[in-house]
Amino acid sequence: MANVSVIGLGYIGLPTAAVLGSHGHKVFGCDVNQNTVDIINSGRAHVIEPDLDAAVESAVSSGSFKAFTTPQAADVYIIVVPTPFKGEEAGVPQPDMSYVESAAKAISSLVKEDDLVILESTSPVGATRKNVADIIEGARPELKNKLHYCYCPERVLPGQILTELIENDRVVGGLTPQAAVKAKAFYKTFVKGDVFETIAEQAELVKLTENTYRDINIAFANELSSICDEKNLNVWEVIKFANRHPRVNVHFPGPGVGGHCIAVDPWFIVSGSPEKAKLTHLARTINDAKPAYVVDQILKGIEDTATDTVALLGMAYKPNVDDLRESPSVEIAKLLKTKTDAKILIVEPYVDSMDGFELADTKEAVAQAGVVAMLTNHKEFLDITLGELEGKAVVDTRGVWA
Ligand code: SAJ
Repeated sequence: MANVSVIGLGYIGLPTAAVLGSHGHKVFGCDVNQNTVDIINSGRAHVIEPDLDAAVESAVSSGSFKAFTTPQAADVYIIVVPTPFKGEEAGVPQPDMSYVESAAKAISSLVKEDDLVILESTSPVGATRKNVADIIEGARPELKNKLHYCYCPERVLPGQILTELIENDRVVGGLTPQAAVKAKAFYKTFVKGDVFETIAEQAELVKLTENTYRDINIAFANELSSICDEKNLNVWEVIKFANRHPRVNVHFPGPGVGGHCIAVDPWFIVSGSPEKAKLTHLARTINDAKPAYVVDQILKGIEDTATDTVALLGMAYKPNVDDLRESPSVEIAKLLKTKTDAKILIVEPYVDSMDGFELADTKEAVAQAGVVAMLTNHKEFLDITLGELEGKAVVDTRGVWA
């Protein structure tokens, strides 16, 4: 078992730290936010995820996990910080690797010979070498070729993080074969799934491939849905029956693609290979255009029914979670507000308030509105009956009433 320093205690770093703590490691977490550190050290989680509070409480109270605002010395370092965008080049969002580089700089004064340094943040191809190893070796030239660098993407689904951290297969990509072997042995201390060794650049592209596969497939479903609208066909039935073919798995249309991953990661492929990544680029464009398409459908509903009230059901980026970040539903609400004087009733059972909008109860909103748009198919909405929708214009982006 090892001393492990986890840099970044967000949606992935915190559960990872708690799981490592419960598997015999001594974990030093680090986050730049003092408030986050205080909450964690009081035995609670600052992000909402099933069972995470209990896991943090158990790891902190047993003494196996403590949080700090600066990185602590250890034998294994895991960098799990955000990799957002930093503006566009030729219309393509570019990855901002500054948090990764700051983390690498911060640990460069702590590392010693034979330590394992792992990057888990979603990153463009080449980041483990360029944004981590080169930075550390630049600061500590005497440690060149004496540390083990590895890229190991996280691939857990929000809502199931604690289970998937342990059950899912992992891919570890080393800058050297020895680094991959060492990283595999480390992950096997808590991962029940298989752990596969490869080179760092391939592991980086594996992560981007997973989310891009999903984005392209959803773009196809969104394209199919507008083709079906044009031809007055039922896209949900088309997909359901096509998927009865043993080798077909069409994903589902929706109001657009949200969250921090699927709508972001494909751009890391496009920015690295702008000439080659044509399909990836187009899929992003199709999915990003979907909220405006839904707004047009709602505006048509307002016109057709001559109503002065619209109900928007669900603001989270996907069902049964409270996460409104990068949510197409929120984009739809904001855009709609600029285009209509109709009253917009927002129904979102998973949050208490939303800036600039009135939150309403499901049944009341549906009863009052002339247009009802199903944006996020939370389980709380599934008992709305067709009778309650009679005489209204319905924009069903999730196929709940199809
Ligand atoms: N969506 C559709 N149609 C579909 C499936 C999803 O419109 O058929 C939309 C959802 O409504 C949502 C968005 O896509 O707005 C993304 O949701 P998701 O549940 O597909 O994925 P995330 O973003 O919550 O988590 C993904 C996962 N990646 C894959 O399934 C390949 C997760 O395993 C990754 O760890 C995570 O991204 C990440 O951190 O990269």
